[in-house]
Amino acid sequence: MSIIQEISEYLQKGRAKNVKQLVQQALDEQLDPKEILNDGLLQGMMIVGTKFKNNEVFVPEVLVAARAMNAGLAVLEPKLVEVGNEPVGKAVIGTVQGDLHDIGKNLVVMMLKGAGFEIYDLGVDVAPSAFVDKAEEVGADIICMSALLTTTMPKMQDCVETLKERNLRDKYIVMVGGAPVNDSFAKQIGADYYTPDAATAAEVAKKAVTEK
Ligand code: B1M
Repeated sequence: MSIIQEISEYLQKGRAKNVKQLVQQALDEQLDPKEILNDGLLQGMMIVGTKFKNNEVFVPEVLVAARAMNAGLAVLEPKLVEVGNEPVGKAVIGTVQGDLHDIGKNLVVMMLKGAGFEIYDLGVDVAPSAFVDKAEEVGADIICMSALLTTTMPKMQDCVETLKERNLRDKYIVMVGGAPVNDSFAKQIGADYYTPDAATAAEVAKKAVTEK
């Protein structure tokens, strides 16, 4: 079994310590960090996701797999994030209220850092007004919201509405993403951008802020 396959296997078993060790070993062996991420960590999490959907595994197993994922990501982060010299802008980011999924959001954070953004990460379960308050406090350029549940997606719209109520809508770029989100939803709620993955999020955010 290749080391990449081993990373995927251990992630599925929720063995954070092994995942951490193997990711470090893969980096020491000069494997491509993107391959480690896509074919090892994300591949493992995708299998867990499918099993979860089919009721073959349950929340506790998913939770330990997520911990193992985050442990692997922490080792990988310095390699994924090659920060440019010029600060590009300030980004406020979080997972919306009622939603505790943070793996995708953490990946977006890494890629935004890599693109040169100063990041204000509000974590998970972030109220619509908290995004706006933080953006005002730090003089942000862009507000980035992640949602993984169909039930929490409407909170993105609440944030856009809060911006409108405070006459701040034109002051900030609003980007949304997460597995159940798509372009037409973004348009419908009045967000500026939907992006499907972390790398695209960083690319689009950089372009949008530079052109603002
Ligand atoms: Co949850 N969960 N979960 N879960 N979970 C999903 C999302 C689900 C699809 C599983 C399923 O049924 N197939 C389902 C949602 C169904 C729906 O609403 N349509 C689900 C459910 C139902 C639940 C609970 C309700 C289960 C329960 O309690 N009965 C519960 C809700 C808790 C809550 O949030 N209030 C719950 C709990 C959990 C755990 C806590 C156990 C754990 C999260 C741990 C953590 O994040 N720290 C968890 C996990 C891990 C998952 C799955 C298996 C994996 C999610 C993940 O991390 N994917 C997920 C199944 C799946 O997605 N296949 C599932 C990897 C990650 C890299 O992808 O987050 O999509 P993703 O991010 C991508 C893109 O979406 C994008 O970039 C990333 C890739 O580069 N992206 C952005 C994300 N945010 C972006 C923002 C952007 C741009 C791009 O701009 C701002």
